[in-house]
Amino acid sequence: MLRIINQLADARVELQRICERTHDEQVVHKEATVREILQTVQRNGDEALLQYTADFDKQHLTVDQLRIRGSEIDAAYQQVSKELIDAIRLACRNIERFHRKRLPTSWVEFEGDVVLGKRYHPVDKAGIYVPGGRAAYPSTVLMNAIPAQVAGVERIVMVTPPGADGAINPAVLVAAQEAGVSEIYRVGGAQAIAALAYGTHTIPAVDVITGPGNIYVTLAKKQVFGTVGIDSLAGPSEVLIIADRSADATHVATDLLAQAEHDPMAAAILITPDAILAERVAAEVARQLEGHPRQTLTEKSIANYGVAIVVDTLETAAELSNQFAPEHLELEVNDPWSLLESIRHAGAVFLGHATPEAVGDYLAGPNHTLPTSGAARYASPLSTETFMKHSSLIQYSPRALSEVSDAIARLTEAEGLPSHGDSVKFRTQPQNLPRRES
Ligand code: HSO
Ligand code: ZN
Repeated sequence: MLRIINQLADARVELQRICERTHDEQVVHKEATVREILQTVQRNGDEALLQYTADFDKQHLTVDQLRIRGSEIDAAYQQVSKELIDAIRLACRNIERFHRKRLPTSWVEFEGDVVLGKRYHPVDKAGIYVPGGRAAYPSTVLMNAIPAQVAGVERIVMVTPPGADGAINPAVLVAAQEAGVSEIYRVGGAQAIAALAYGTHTIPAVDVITGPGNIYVTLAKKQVFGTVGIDSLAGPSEVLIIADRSADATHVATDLLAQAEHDPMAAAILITPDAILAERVAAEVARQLEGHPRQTLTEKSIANYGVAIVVDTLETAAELSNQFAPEHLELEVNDPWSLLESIRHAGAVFLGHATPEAVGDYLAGPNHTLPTSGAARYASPLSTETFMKHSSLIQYSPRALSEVSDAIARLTEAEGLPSHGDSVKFRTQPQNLPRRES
């Protein structure tokens, strides 16, 4: 049942509780387990991968079964419908077009005798984690691999755990092929993250690891950060919907359920100045849950982290939303672009009545890997920049160096670093070079 909250103070407490829902005391214990897995893979390489795959995934593989063969990918194309392949290709085109826009480009600027600039390069190798089981999403493959491809990454390495029959979801394989993944390995969990970070005989060490996963995968990414770069630490998914009386209760309810059905920890929040809409949405959520194919899981997230908050104005709704900094924000209001003016923190904003989050989850073009758990206060969606880095460029002429030499001298004195000072002085005042004993 979707709870309804009418008091602002209660709403703030509830939003805080939902935002902090992943703070789990068992994490400390899991961190130790993950550390051991990382160390074992670092020590024993492929052998450790096969052992963990037998223990956790119940699949007894040989080393040469780790890498997915071309024949398996060809077979996957026979297993999925032509319509699904077309849909994957449409999504690919839109995602690629969006990520090509504003691709970071190198620049140099001349300011008198000074040249400054930034020079962008992709990383050499990227690793993409794709979850298995219930969360084996082809869309996740596209949203991670295409930005890497557009960034110019030469080698895109994907890892994903084997299913109950040892195989990989064929739609995931087709998506990987369409998105330009270079190689795919049948391994998941913290052990797969270890392989990507440290490399094994079979799996190359990469420079950046992206992609969502369960708590073990997330903790592994956290622990290998520093050895490699990572995109972000993904928490469970969230949607916050701001709706006014122009919204359709059935649509709002469906959008809440579309988030709740992901995960029992997913959060689905409605904020509205219309108390009647809140009642209708709650009733509609209950109705749509009846006989829902993922009813038990979805009911759990609605019961734990689903809420409808009734506020006085849309401005208050925007303020609460900024406090929560949602991963997905839907503005189901009469004038979404004017409400957008008040929104500062959100991973992705879906404007208007015809823009359900699902359009962005799959194929609008923007990335669906977004900051969760309040991280939208300081973080951004996954993008080509996740797979790029830049070098700063600096060139001074002798004259430009003379002009700043006094300032540098003062700073080097203040920091007590005489060779720093000399490195400028010996160039600008060569008469002051130290006398050499002959
Ligand atoms: N809403 C998810 C993405 C997704 N939805 C994949 C469906 N498939 C997290 O942004
Ligand atoms: Zn989704």
